[in-house]
Amino acid sequence: MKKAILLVPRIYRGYIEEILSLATTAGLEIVHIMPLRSVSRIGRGKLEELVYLVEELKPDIIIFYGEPKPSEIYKITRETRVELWDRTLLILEIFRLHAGSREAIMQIEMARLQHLLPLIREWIRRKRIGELPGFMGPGIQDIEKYYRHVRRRIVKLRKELRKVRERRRTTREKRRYPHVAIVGYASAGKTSLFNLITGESKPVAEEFFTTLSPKHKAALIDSQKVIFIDTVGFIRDIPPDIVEAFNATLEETVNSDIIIFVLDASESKESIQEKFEAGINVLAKIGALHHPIIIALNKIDLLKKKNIEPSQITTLFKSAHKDWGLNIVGLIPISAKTGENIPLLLETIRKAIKQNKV
Ligand SMILES: Nc1nc2c(ncn2[C@@H]2O[C@H](COP(=O)(O)OP(=O)(O)O)[C@@H](O)[C@H]2O)c(=O)[nH]1
Ligand SMILES: [Mg+2]
Repeated sequence: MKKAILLVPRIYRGYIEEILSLATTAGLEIVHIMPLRSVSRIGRGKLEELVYLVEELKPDIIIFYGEPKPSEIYKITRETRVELWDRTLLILEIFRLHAGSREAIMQIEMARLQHLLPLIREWIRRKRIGELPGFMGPGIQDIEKYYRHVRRRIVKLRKELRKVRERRRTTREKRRYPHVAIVGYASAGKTSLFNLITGESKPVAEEFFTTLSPKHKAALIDSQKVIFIDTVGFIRDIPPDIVEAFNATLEETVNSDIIIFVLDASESKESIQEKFEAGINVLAKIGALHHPIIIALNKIDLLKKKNIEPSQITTLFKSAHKDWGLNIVGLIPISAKTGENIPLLLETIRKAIKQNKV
């Protein structure tokens, strides 16, 4: 795992746990969290502190969980000499690790390059005025060459994407096994559930030309082979310039036969409800609203500790069928940690597969 220092602006302070979960999903280990006031800038004192921390902790990456301007990124990189990702780059890395199709992979690369363009322009500007010292490596010609390369690559990707989309419209690939997509917000327990269900089974990446991602694994339910997908899940406030990449990454959810929506039942009722509704809105937007949905209320082991009955949470979803026009085929309190009710969840999946003849 790569080590990272995390800079968190004040407006995101209430979401630390979610951000940490995103970082883990991106393959990062957070070795220090530094609060910031602004979403786009770091104060002089904080920057000095950061330089000191970098020397101490030797991180591979600094995450600025906000929207720093190119000049700000330049400044921090110059002082710390450590690669910096803003919020967009962190989220794109998560997309990349979950991308399940060639289209998604290209879309994500394009979004990343487009996001980097202003930063490269800033480098060039600084280099021209002689501000960039030797340690930033390449000379001005090299940076300009790189800039042109990136722009050409973007044009090429755009062309290829158009072709891939055409092809997809004409040939929808046939699949031998039902697909179950696991969705939910960060830290709900998607990966834990995915790992528990698929156990030691081999990833199916080699078996299917469509699945390039190790987030697809097969499991046997009653001798029926089922493909489970640990999806990228939902992320709040996706930056507008990467929404298209996000939708492409969620394509595997649209193409799935059944959706398991994992919610953290140990959160407040308000938070559970808010996340459920926001998630349903995303499903509606990508055209997956009428899929058979199983709501998995995860972490009930924590509820027991707080003496809360799962039924107090399940009542929140009593009228979800009606309110949202959903096809809810199960509402199951589970624990991906203790394994409680997992057999019931699998049985529900089996029934849904049979009923929907997927
Ligand atoms: N107590 C408890 N913790 C859980 C359960 N499921 C997941 N977790 C924890 O919740 C955190 C986030 O889980 P993870 O599977 O990474 O969530 P994801 O972001 O949705 O993939 C981890 O620390 C898990 O160990 C559960 O059923 N009970
Ligand atoms: Mg996960």
